[in-house]
Order: sequence, then C-alpha cells, then structure tokens
Amino acid sequence: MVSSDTIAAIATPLGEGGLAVVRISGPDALVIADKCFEPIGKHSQKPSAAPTHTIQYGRVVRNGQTIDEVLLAVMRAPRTYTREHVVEITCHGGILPAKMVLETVLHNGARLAEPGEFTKRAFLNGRIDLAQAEAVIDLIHARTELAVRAANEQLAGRLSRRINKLRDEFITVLAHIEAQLDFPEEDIEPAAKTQLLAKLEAGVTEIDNLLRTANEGRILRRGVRAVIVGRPNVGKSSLLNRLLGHDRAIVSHVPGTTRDTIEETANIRGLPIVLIDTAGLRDARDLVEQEGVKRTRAALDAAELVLHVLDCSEQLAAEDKLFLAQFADKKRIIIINKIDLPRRLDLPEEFVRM
Ligand SMILES: Nc1nc2c(ncn2[C@@H]2O[C@H](COP(=O)(O)OP(=O)(O)OP(=O)(O)O)[C@@H](O)[C@H]2O)c(=O)[nH]1
Ligand SMILES: [Mg+2]
Repeated sequence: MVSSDTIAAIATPLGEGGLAVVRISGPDALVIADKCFEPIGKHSQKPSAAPTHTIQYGRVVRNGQTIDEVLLAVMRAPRTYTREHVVEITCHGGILPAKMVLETVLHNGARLAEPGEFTKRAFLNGRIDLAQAEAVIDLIHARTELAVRAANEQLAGRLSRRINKLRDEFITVLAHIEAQLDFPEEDIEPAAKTQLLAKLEAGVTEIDNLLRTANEGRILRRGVRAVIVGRPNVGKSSLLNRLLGHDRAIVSHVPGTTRDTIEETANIRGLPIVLIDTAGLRDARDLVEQEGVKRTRAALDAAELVLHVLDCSEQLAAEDKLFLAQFADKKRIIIINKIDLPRRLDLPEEFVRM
C-alpha cells in the first residue's frame, strides 16, 4: 500500500523536557522538510540532498524567522518504520518550540497524523503484522519490566511466528481435503486421513495454548485489579500505603476516613497490581459516604481480586459475615489486620483453613 499524503506529529509527550521529536512520514517527507529546514555549516545538507540514515544540523525556519535550532534525521524508504520516507526533527523540548516546528511542517504540506497512524502505516506497508502492532502499544504502555520483556518478544515476532506456522499447517490440511473433493475417484489412504486428523488436533491444542497465554498477556498489560474492602477503620488504607511503600491514602482512627476510591499501581514481582482502596462498607451516615459506598460496590464489580480486611481486635460483626458470604464467588484473600492487639476475632472454621 502506498499512502498518497504525508503525515506529521509530535512523537514525544507534550510537556517541558530537554528535547522533543516531530516525525514526518510519507512520499513528500523530504520535500516538505526541505521547505522548513536550513542547514548550518558546510557538513549539513538539505534533506532531499542528504544520504539516507544521516543526521543534519540546522534550523527550522518559517517566513524567514528561525523557529528552533534542530537535528534532522533523514531516512529514505523503504528502510524505515513506516517503509515510507521518514524525517525526524529533534527540537527543543518546550511545549511551544515543538508545537511551532510541527505547525511549520503542517504549513508546508503535511497533514496532522491521527493517533497511531505511523504504526498503522507500518502495518499496512507490511513492515509489521497485527501482533507486532499490538506489541508496540504494549511496549509504550508497559508498567513493569516483565511487561516490557513480553512486548519485546511479541515485537520480535515470536507470537507472529506461532500464528503463521498454524496458518500454514491448516492451509496444507485444507489443500489435501480439497484435492480429495476434486478427485474423489482416488481413494484416500486411511493413513493419510489419520495424519490429517492428527494435524488438525495438534492445531487445536496449539490454539488453546495460545488462548491461555492471552490471559497472561492481558494481566501483564492492564494489571490485576485488586480491590481492598472491609468495614470502616479495619486498616484498608494502611494496607494500601504499606503495599505501595508510601503514604498515599489518609489513615486515621475515625471510621469513614476514606470517601472516594483511590487507585494506584504496585509492581509486585514484575506484575502490575492495580490496588483500589475504598470507603468502608457500612450503612452510610451521610450523602458523601453513601456515594463512597456506591463507588466501592462498583470497584468490587470490576475487580479480579478482593482483598477483604478484617480487624483482629474486634468480634466478627454481622456486616463481616454478610461480606464473607457476598464475596464468596470472587477470587479473594482474607486479611486479618491489627494482630498486635488482643485477639477477639472468631473466624468460622472454613476461613481459618484458607
Ligand atoms: N494497632 C493497629 N492499628 C492499626 C493497624 N492498621 C491500621 N491501624 C489503625 O487503624 C486505624 C484505621 O486505619 P485506616 O487504614 O484508616 O482504616 P480504613 O479501613 O482505611 O478506614 P476507613 O477509610 O475509615 O474505612 C488507624 O488509626 C490506623 O493507625 C494495625 O495493624 N494495628
Ligand atoms: Mg481508609
């Protein structure tokens, strides 16, 4: 596929930093860059005159005015991320310089890229396949080193190779079956039939294996949502702070301290765990607390794991029993807190064993 238009966007996050990169991709990338860029010194050249995969030093100019002093990378098709001509302008990292460089590029004939459009072109031009395009997004969003490693493996084509191998094998089986349909007079040998069946069964097993790893991948990408629930004052916010390693939530001896749900990600052995601290569950006294309890319920519905906190220094309340029964169908960990205080908690036998 060849795109007829040339796209551009700021490729780095908006904000103040040392440097920012404006990326241009498309058939006119070099021509447009020529119009914006004036080389400085005898070693630098106009983009269209520069050899591929080189960096030129100069300034971005608009209406005779210097916008910024930049380094400009020239990468000619097809050895580029999108397989099109690509120019990357590294400018100063303030919000305004990057924006003004981009505006200059757009003014000279590029179109503002849609989110993900560079990767879309890389896919459409056969530079990467769908699994790899997903891996690019995963790499960008990765929250732990384990997630980075998984995304890099997928980007390197490990998943794609497994899928392509499956596809090839199924096509071979299909070809055999179609040959039989076309030439029914030639009897199939029973051995050939068993072989075909074995191939199909092996394929199904491989698909099942892949589906199982899909769930692992989802957890690596988004993390496990673990909601911390329990009666007011049992120590939910204290647990959140302890797991995060810093004082994120307000802790106080007043029951009903936490009103809103608080979400933070902890990296536990490479897995992102999204911890959600909630308002203590009880018949709420006022409107704000009622809303808090409503949010707790919503967080509970969306969670994959329930961390149910009980207070060791108090007897099991009617509400505790209610929640123990209510969360029975969820994956849960029952956490007994305040074990430094005299024990008054009497857990039913079934939970003691957990
Ligand atoms: N002795 C003792 N006190 C604790 C422990 N954990 C928490 N606390 C105290 O218990 C009180 C309540 O703690 P929080 O973490 O605010 O409890 P919470 O469950 O978030 O309470 P709400 O937000 O009101 O629902 C605070 O005074 C904490 O210092 C513990 O292990 N031992
Ligand atoms: Mg709290």
